Amino acid sequence: MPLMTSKEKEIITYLYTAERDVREVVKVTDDYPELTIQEAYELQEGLLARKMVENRTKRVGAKLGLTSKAKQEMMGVNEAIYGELHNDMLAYEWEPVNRAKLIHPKAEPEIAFLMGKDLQGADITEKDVINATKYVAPAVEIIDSRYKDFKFTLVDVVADNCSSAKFIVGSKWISPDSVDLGNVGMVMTKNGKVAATGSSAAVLGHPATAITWAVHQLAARGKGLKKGDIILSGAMSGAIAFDSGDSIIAEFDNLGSVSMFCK
Ligand code: OOG
Ligand code: MG
Repeated sequence: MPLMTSKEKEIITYLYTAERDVREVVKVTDDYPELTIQEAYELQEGLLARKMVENRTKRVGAKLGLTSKAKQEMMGVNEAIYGELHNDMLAYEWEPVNRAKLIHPKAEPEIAFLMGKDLQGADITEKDVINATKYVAPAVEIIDSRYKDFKFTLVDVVADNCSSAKFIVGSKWISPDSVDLGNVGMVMTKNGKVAATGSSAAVLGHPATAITWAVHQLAARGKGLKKGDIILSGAMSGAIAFDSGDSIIAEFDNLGSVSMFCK
């Protein structure tokens, strides 16, 4: 990214330390209402670069957010967003998620795509996305906006790497051709009670459409998806808040299930 201004450095430090210190903060646009979406993506890039240096993290993939009308309405926005996944966000079914390291976590059911090829370009189609996908798997994303009460504008959430915190991918990986990805039903339970239901059709009509959108956005910034990347295609229902002692299971038609426990 181009040389950062002191304003950008200050905002990046603000968001970086909020996450590090597990502290919610007032949204950035309260102090900087003039920030544009373009600048928000530059801030996200700067924040991720800082994590790579200070926390020695590596990029392992990408995520989409606010891909469903329901989520856009919940957050009062009308556009999808994208962010990056780093290796320190990987969590596992067999390892409890540590509540003490999160501010106000929520769980989202998503379909994960594992890329078998690099994918870049403004002319990429849904078919190209499916062709480049080696496997799909059930996933739960744990989002943890650094902003007070999960309240933000599009600019704020993009700068905060789209609320990313952790994600868990189930152990059953299957070929994208073996399921109708545009119509996967899902039930998510919290402590055995149904907490959310949804369908992959809620993700911009089809998760591959959402990923295509992200590839086009990335192309405009000279970027793309890489072979081996894990892509979270966006929440299939509203996000469910959880706390210490809660267990969450998301079950997907034909894809199997994924679970997490919070200690
Ligand atoms: C933004 C992140 C949303 C999704 O899948 O829609 C997201 C938020 O709701 O805090 O990850
Ligand atoms: Mg998500």
